[in-house]
Order: sequence, then C-alpha cells, then structure tokens
Amino acid sequence: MNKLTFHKKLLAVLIDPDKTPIKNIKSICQKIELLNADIILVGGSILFNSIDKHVEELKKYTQKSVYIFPGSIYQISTQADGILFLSLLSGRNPEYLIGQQVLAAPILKHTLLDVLPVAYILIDGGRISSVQYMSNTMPIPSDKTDIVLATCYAAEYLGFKAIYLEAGSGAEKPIPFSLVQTVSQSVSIPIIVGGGIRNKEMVLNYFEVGANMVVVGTAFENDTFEFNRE
Ligand code: 1GP
Repeated sequence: MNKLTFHKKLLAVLIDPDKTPIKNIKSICQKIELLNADIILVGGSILFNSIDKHVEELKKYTQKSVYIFPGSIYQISTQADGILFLSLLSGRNPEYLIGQQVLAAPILKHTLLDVLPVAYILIDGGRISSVQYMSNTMPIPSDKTDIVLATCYAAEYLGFKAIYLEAGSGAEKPIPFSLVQTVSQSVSIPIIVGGGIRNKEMVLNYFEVGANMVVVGTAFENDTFEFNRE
C-alpha cells in the first residue's frame, strides 16, 4: 500500500468514473505519467458507474497511489490505496459532517485502505456546484476570510490531517491565491486546493502560496491541461 504523505508538493488528477469510459483508462494512465502527476483521486458527487472497476483498471496500468475522493458511502473501493475521509466542515448538514462517516467507518475497518481524515471546506466558486446541491449546504463566500480561517482553525483543533479548500468542479472562480496564502500561514496541517484549476501557472501559484496538493479534474478530462515539472 502506498501511504499518502505531504513530503513534497503534490499534483493530483481527479478521475470521475461517470466521465471516464473504462476503455480509456490505459491511455489516461499514460497521460498521467506524461503529466508527472503524483496521485490519482477517484470519485464524484454522484455516480452512475461502479467505482471498483475504474480503480481496478487504474491499478493495472499505474504504480501511482489511487485514493478515493468519495461523494458518498457508495464510493468505497477496497482496490484503492486509500481514501480521503472527508467531513464537509463548511456545511451544517449533519449527514455530511458525521452521518456518512459513521456508516463508512466499520466498512473501512475491514480494509487495508489508508484513511486520511480531511476537513472539506466548500468555498463559493461563482456558480452552484454539485457538492453544494447534493450536500444541501452553503459554500463560504470567498471574501469571508474570517469564516474560512475560523473553520480551518476548527479543523486543526479537531485533529484533521489536512484541509481541502474546494471551489467546486468546473468553478468559474477558483479559490483565490490570497486566501490559500492566508490559510497556509495560519494553520500547520497540509492544504489541498481544487476546483476550476486550468493550467500549470495556476498550479505553480498555488504551490507558491502554500498549497501542499493541487487537484485537477475537468481540465485533465478536457485534455486542456499540460504540466511537467522537469
Ligand atoms: C472537484 O476539486 C475538484 O472536486 C476538481 O475540480 O474538475 O474543476 O478541476 P475541477
């Protein structure tokens, strides 16, 4: 099992099983190699396809860590290396704060998955995101730095191992760089940033202001994203 550590800046590619036909997985793995990405996340807000087959196929063609990025309890796969054990801390819906986690915990207990507790913080990305709609929670307005910070402090005090600042898939307004900088200067746990990230410059800027992991989904799916650190 590959355990997720934040020993260096990580580029993550997000694969949504509904948008990725199984037959494309082999070529996707080749693209991920060329991109020099560090980790593959698999998941979505809602799933029409089983996540297991996608994870199994990914593991056939890549040595990279595959972590589940679950939209719900139905997205657990024992084939993966680990799971981001998310709690939607920006919201006030108990189902996504603790309900799904209680249902998932006994299942995870019988797996070898690396379970990483992550405070999932949804920030307004300029349009209603799937996360907002499906979780029935409000995102934090991106200019309310005090609320974001207070939520991040709470995440740290509650013992989460990372904070995920999420603008929502396909966000028009990705997380402001200044906000990532403020958060990274204020907490000591790793910061993951995702939502609407379109190019290499944005990724490098997020790394520069303190993000430990940057997640790219839509731009990778659309084949518009190029990144290579060498
Ligand atoms: C969504 O943060 C991820 O949960 C990725 O967003 O699809 O906009 O890259 P994009």
